[in-house]
Amino acid sequence: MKITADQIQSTNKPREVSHSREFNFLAENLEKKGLNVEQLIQKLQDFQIAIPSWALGTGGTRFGRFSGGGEPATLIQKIQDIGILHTLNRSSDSVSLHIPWDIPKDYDAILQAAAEVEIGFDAVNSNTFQDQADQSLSYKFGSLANQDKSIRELAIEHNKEVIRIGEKLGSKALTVWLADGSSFPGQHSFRKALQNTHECLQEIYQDLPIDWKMLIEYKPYEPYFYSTVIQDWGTSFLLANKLGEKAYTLVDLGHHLPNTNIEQIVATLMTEGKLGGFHFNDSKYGDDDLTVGSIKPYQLFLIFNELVAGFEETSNPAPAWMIDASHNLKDPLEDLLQSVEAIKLAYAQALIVDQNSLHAAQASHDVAIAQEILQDAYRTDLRPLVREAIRQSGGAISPIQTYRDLKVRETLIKERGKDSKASGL
Ligand code: PSV
Ligand code: MN
Ligand code: MN
Repeated sequence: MKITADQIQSTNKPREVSHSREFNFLAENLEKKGLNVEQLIQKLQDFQIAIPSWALGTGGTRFGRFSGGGEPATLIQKIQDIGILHTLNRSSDSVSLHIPWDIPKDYDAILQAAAEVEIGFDAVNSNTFQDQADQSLSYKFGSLANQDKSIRELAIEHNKEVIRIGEKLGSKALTVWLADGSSFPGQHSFRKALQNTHECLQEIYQDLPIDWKMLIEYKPYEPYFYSTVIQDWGTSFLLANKLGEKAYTLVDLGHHLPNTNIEQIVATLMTEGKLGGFHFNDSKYGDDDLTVGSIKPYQLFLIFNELVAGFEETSNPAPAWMIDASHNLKDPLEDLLQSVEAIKLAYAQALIVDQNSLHAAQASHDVAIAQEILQDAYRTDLRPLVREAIRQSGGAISPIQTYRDLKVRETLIKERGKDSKASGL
């Protein structure tokens, strides 16, 4: 299935009048506040968010998986699904591959499929949290942190192979998320596990091409429930600092204990120039992988407020942006459209924060006004601005409505079948 520009235009038609009215009203108010609407639109258009190859199928919990049908069964079909998203919202111009879930077999065919839908290749993700079918040694008790040297070597080799695969596709970063940890006190030595991890990461780091980054994720718990080797931003930051200038911390929103002040973590990392990447999702309890902005939209705004201020005031390089969410209820493509919209909305809200007035309020300890400034931006309905940015890029005024109008899922089910399932989590 391929959506044409004509189809986008014809589904936009009935929405144009009311969209223009809403947008013009908003634009006038923003200009009155001294904001440059054209520049805001440009920034929103430039903000592209990678889609992981594992988010295109219905996610599962260990209790079950309920596929809605028409899922992409091959990597090419996954790329085509991202093409559908990108045609609708012009906001996701790359895919992030998980190896070995999505090992390309025919590189030319993969590159061609991606080029056809204007998709590039974002960070590649290694996987040492599962044993593969033909694997001689097991990661049951860890990979890079394992006490057994031969298992550590296997995991190092895997990461190196992932880099080689990424190179052939034009990726520029390796994301390492390690499950390694322990479920019971005494199970392993914290110090040895961290030391092993550091030494192995060093070997992988040495193998990185010159213009690549290593992005190190952290996560407090799960799959192990007593300790995780890279449990928090501090541990990731420590490793990134020890490794060198190509290594960075990656913040995954779901990888924090409840009520953690993520915006402060973002500010600290940017001050140190070590925020390398971002995985967007939302959660109520833990790593729930829910739609971005569905549970804590104000927190998302506060995070973007730090990001926007950090872009201006620090020399942190542009981070890699990705959605990392996959749950078991909604149509994954609709879920991703909603996530992208929530990200762009939070970004837009942060872009209209009056940073100068905020700094002045902070300098004079005017706590109430500082809060007013943030809440005024957050409570401005900027959806027409986000829609206009997408519309001007050739996308749909309402991507999700166009998706429904064009019966995309129904067509995918017809083409691929009711039982077609995506590989991955
Ligand atoms: C597991 O928590 C996880 O969601 C991590 O966030 C990784 O980024 C992802 O899986 C893929 O390995
Ligand atoms: Mn993640
Ligand atoms: Mn996760």
